Amino acid sequence: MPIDATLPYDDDNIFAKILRGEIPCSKVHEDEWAFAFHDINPQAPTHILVVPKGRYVSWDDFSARASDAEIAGFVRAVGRIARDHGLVEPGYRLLANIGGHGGQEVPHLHVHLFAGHPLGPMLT
Ligand code: IU
Repeated sequence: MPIDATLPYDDDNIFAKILRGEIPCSKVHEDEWAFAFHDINPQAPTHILVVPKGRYVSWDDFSARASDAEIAGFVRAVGRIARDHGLVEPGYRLLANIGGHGGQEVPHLHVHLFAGHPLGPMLT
């Protein structure tokens, strides 16, 4: 069920548990600012989720509260992961769902990285 992105951060959310190493995942990247793993239910041949290390519910929360260093570190990590996976050419797609109408299910900011075949037009 989609979340209410205005709620406070919940330390028991599944991605918080993955970040703390309490739940296993298929990790692809970790640095000071970001952690990335394969989506458990991939919607493309490559489907990676990139999450900030900090406690942010959504893109809205992150863009409002995170420091410039956190934002820069996270954005650079997303780009690096794509480059490290050889995705810049032929290309990839980034997506962040925010709140109920965005269809966000997990209340820790995550950016979806889709790649591996032509993705077609954006769905709205
Ligand atoms: P959304 O943007 O919040 O709708 O996406 C949540 C994603 O998290 C979705 O693609 C799930 O398949 C994925 N996911 C996961 O990778 N591992 C989990 O344990 C759970 C969800 I719960």
